[in-house]
Amino acid sequence: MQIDNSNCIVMDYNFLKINTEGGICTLTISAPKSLNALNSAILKELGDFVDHINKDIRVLIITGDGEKSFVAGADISEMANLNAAEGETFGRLGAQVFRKIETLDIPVIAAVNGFALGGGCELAMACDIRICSDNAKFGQPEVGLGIIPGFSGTYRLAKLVGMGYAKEMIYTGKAIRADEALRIGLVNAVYPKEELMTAAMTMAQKMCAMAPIAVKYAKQCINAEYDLDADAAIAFENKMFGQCFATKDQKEGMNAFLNKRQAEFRNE
Ligand code: CO8
Repeated sequence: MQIDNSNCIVMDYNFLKINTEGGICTLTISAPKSLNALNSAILKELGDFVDHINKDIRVLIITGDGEKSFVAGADISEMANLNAAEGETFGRLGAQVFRKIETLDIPVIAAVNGFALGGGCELAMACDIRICSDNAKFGQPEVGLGIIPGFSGTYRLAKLVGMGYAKEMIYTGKAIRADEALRIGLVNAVYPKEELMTAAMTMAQKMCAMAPIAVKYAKQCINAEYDLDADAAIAFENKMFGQCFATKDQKEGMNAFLNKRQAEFRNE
């Protein structure tokens, strides 16, 4: 255990650097010798981090260590000699950790600072929002290694960019540049690399100023409704909309508006 700079107790990790400031946690994946490739030790640390995330954190930003790479994929040296059962187990570990990230109660921003290949692209896609530096490259090169995107990439890429482009990326294994990722909607914005983290913080600060329970419910609605039919989705949203009125923050937000003052949300 260690204390970070906002007095939060955090677990001591070998491959994760954690910095928390004003409710915004920046998680940096750090295995620079392999361009932050994800081995099972890193995946377990990521899962543990998400399981124990401090309740005061309002937004999580995930990035990669160094100038060159967000995450260059799953660790090929660890996968090279796996048999079918072991491959399935390794894939399940990554998929479960990414699903935990996707279903966290707070917004997660991927600040993609370079290569986001294979499992790296899949990690970014498990986040709510992706922004990237102008040197970023995205791709699913797995079929060139004799495997498929196994950390839920076949599922999420098609959802994000449409089936046609997802199939082209996955069948060809081609990497695309930041401007192309922006064009197809894989990222929300591209920044010069020295401005990326400031842009991520600015976006996170805007989210932090909002009512946290409302942000959480909005995330739950958007995630759940995507896989529901229209009637079920609208009914789910209606239920969650009603729940907002059971919060003190709804009273505070509307009272502040009516009295022309800044709302002070308490996550209640
Ligand atoms: N795994 C392990 N090591 C890696 C990886 C990786 N994914 N990527 C880079 N490295 C290592 C390199 O081996 C090299 O190590 P060393 O210095 O010991 O030789 C070091 O990082 C630096 O890499 P390069 O010298 O290659 O750097 P370059 O700038 O020349 O190239 C690239 C950078 C283009 C990123 C290149 O390293 C590359 O192509 N890497 C592999 C990218 C890739 O194929 N990623 C997909 C991996 S498969 C995957 O993610 C599957 C996810 C689903 C798993 C399902 C489980 C069953």
